Amino acid sequence: MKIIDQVYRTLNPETNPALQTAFERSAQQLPTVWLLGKTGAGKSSMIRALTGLDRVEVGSGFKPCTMTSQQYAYPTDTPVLAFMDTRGLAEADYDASADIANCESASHALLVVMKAEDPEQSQVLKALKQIKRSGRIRELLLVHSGIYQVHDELERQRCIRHNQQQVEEVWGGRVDALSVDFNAPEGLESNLQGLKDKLGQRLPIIRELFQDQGHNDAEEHNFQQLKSEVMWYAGAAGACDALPGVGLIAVPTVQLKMLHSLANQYGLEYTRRLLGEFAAAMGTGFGVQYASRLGLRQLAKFIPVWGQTIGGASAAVASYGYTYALGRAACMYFYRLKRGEPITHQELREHFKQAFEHILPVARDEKSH
Ligand SMILES: Nc1nc2c(ncn2[C@@H]2O[C@H](COP(=O)(O)OP(=O)(O)OP(=O)(O)O)[C@@H](O)[C@H]2O)c(=O)[nH]1
Ligand SMILES: [Mg+2]
Repeated sequence: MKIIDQVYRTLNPETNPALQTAFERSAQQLPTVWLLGKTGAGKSSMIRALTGLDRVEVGSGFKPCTMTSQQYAYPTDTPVLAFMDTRGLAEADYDASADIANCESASHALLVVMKAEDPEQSQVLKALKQIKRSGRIRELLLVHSGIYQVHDELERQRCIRHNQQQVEEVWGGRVDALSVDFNAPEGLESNLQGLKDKLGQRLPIIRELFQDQGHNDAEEHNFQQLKSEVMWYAGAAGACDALPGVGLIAVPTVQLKMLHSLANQYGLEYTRRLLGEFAAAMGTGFGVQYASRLGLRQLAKFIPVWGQTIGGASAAVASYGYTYALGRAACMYFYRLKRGEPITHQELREHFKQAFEHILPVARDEKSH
């Protein structure tokens, strides 16, 4: 396949400095879960419960945003989500402005965590007041934690109501809330699922990463392990399009780098031949996307089948979705190849299309900032 030869030669990730910029830009704009709460409120416990990681260090805090907050990337090597853990609230003068600014450049959710048994929340309320005044953070989710530490049911309800009222007074209106217990006693519900649901409504990527999507088979299960890496590449591809003049060559370069990495993880050697075979299996549209990026206009007369799906999405959203879908299809292809099971054009394209549609809400949420 001639196009592939040309693609392979032109797009050498190692010699493309724009790529570094794209990955950096993407890392600076990760969707962010901002956790605000007193020391001991359960912020670290929440990160641990969501990510399933044993250790609190969800990645090495890659970015000490401010004096009082720490940003954790998830997953460590290919981050697609950040947790911003606001510590040091008790220190006399916590100033939220830097943390507010940090959340502004990306999609985010603000979670206020309060232990039900602890009515003394003056520092948290003070910070909330400042956040409210800024007018920059619209949505808030209040998490009442450690609810079973208050044994008496009526007393528990009273404690939760008290903290709820304190927050609503400051916020000036109803605040969405839920009750959890990260160390729920035997037989009692932690309500982790409820937390994932509520968070997922605010940040679609949470649903993608932490919701059990009911894997039907071994292939899907395999992909699940690689999904966040594919999303990481998709994020970088989207970032390329947001950088003026970078997208044209950088997006396909990111995609090839992704294919290389995925192939290796399926135990396949990444060669020009493998790439060519994958491209052939994907069909005409795949090559055309690359060809037009590279300015091989004579080939642009073929219309990619999925061109219509993209519709009015912005270039960044389209690149995110296209890259994710390409990664999804490649995983399917590599899996079958490895097992010596053939796969048809139709199957592969169907997977591509489904993946593209599936990931659009995440792409939109991320790339609209
Ligand atoms: N029973 C119960 N204990 C909890 C809950 N959440 C946190 N804890 C306990 O409270 C203690 C503090 O929890 P962390 O998650 O470390 O609190 P944090 O908000 O991260 O505190 P800092 O890092 O100091 O700001 C730990 O011993 C947790 O096991 C909960 O929902 N139920
Ligand atoms: Mg902590």
